[in-house]
Amino acid sequence: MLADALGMFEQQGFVIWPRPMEKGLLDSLVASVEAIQRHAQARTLDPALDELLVYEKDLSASKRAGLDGALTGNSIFIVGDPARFDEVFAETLHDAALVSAATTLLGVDEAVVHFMNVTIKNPGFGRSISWHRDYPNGYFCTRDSSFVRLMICLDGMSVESGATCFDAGTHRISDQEAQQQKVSGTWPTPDPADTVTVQCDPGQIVAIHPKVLHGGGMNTGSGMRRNVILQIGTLGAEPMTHAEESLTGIVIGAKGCREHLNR
Ligand SMILES: O=C(O)CCC(=O)C(=O)O
Repeated sequence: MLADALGMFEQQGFVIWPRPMEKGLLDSLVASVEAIQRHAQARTLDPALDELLVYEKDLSASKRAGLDGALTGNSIFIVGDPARFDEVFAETLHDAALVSAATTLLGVDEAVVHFMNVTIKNPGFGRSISWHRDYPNGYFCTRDSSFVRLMICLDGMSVESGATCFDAGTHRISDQEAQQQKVSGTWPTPDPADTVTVQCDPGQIVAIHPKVLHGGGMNTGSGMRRNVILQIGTLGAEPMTHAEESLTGIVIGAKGCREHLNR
């Protein structure tokens, strides 16, 4: 089963991992994200934590069909470094499904966490995400593309809720080509006929190859679409851009989960 998933990932550049996250942990993550959202709406967050949030109202209206930011209240688009809010986010690094996805897809026994965030598409106006590749990126990126993004889909994803779309097979380019495309300004625009919208249930883990083109529409549905996103890479890969978050440098894998010795 894992070999099939690896094969699909190598062929398409994305895959829904065959094993979901453990249910008790999923429920705790949902409760924790809901608490962050409640505190943000009520403006009751510690200012140091509030700084880690990207609010929908502060972003361009064009990606939410022109809706005025004032009408989005204090709705969050991104929670940066969520482990600063609640230690439950660090527990995800012990989840068996997540560890097996990271190590199998990277082809290693141990892997290192780069960063984590929660990406939220609020019902009705949650913004669309333009087509892009994650390699290279300006936040945390190694010189080579030896990393993967794992999305733990807290609410699942549907077409209406703005599920992530992929242009299958577009990861099969060299790192140099991906870098040149980034420098030249825009990623190629996919032909809608070639794109795949990944729908899944709550708790499923969607793996994204760093060079596959992906994006996604607005959440036009009535429920939240929240994904915990983790970027995980191979040990020893040299960073090109390097953020320092709470979970950065933690090693997951065969020997469990431990602090990176070279941190
Ligand atoms: O939340 C999503 O749909 C995708 C997030 C994403 O594009 C990314 O992390 O690169």
